[in-house]
Amino acid sequence: MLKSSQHRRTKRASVETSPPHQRSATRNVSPVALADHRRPVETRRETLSSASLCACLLLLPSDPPFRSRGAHRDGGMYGEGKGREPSDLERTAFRKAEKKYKLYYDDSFKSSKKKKQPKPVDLSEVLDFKAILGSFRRNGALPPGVAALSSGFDCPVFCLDNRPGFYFIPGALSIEEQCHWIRESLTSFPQPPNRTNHNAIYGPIHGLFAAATERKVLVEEGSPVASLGSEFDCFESEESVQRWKFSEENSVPSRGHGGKSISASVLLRKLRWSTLGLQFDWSKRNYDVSLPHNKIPDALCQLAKRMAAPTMPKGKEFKPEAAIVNYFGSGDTLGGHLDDMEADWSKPIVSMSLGCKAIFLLGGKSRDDAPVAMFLRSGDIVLMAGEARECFHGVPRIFTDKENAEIDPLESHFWHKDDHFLDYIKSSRININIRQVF
Ligand SMILES: O=C(O)CCC(=O)C(=O)O
Repeated sequence: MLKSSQHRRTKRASVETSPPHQRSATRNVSPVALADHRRPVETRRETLSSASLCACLLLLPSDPPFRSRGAHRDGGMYGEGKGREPSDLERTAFRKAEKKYKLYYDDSFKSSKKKKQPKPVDLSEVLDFKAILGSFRRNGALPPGVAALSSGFDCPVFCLDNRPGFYFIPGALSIEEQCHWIRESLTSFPQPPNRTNHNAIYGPIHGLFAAATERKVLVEEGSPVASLGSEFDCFESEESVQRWKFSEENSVPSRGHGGKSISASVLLRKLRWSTLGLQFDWSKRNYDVSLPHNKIPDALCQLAKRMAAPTMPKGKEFKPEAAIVNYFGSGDTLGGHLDDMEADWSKPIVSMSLGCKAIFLLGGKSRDDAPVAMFLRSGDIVLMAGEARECFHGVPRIFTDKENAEIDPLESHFWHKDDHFLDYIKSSRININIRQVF
């Protein structure tokens, strides 16, 4: 198995703007991989130079290269689309699929005062495991290429004939469980010592969700923001730990009085990821057990172990050691990537979906392999283990419109008593993916 440490890394790895486990990748055939699998495998290599890193940091500090926010930001995610747009012929099959499903708005509404409308997209080829589960329960029927695992698991587990190691458990989480994990993802998971994309600029932030509901403002105290001239040394220094504090909105001095400020609700909307359990140290380019961290919460650990069971050999147990929580708003995408920072790829990544429906693309070992598109709904669980861990995957689309988001059960459950959670999740999706690191 090809390990990430065998690849040259760029300085990007020292900046905490990217989730630890994910890489955008260039095409690069690895002799090791060839020997292992007797076919070309695209391997992982960072593509950002430190110059582009600086630009990334200064212009869009919280964007990993494979994450894109906003409906029209497109090129540059994979090195494709830089400079001139590639023609359709030049695009990889994975990239074509991403473009097909990505949110674009109808230009005819641009100049009118009407609310902008998403361009219609053909969803006829998107695999729908909810429908598959329905017909499987009714009469045992399955579409070609889909199989049901006979694992003794308490709900049906589906797999794909041409993607060994990939498992889909539709509706695995009850509505209560979904609400619980949404609350946790917004309240306790982004709390220090867990890191988030905001650490790079503001240092550890305590109580972001509560501050957003109380309309607080994060204010820079004391000296103006230090220059970002040095790429790395400002992060998580004592200075940044102390510099930013939440204050009441009306106690913040008006513009022009020195300190900078940003509202907590804007920061909440800009929350892209948080990491639980073992944290990643970019300067050492690996999980660093000596970095302050809490264990994965026990309930999440138990859930992940239970869900991972269909992929584990008899008698062996999955050991959740780290998790990444991804937060998606309308127009956000997660570009095609591989997760390569864990030692043993036979162990699964347990990935749960919460909130608005999304499209997931599961490619092959090369970006030239046409990906399978499938819907991910709130409560679905995906497992990727073994060969499937070498498959490119990404999320080109989330649906935030009432008709397609499919969050009615969540809406009725959150109704009234949790209106802040409901407000958030109505236009968002959260993904929690859990890993065994060693
Ligand atoms: O959001 C998802 O469902 C996929 C997340 C993912 O691929 C990752 O974090 O590596």
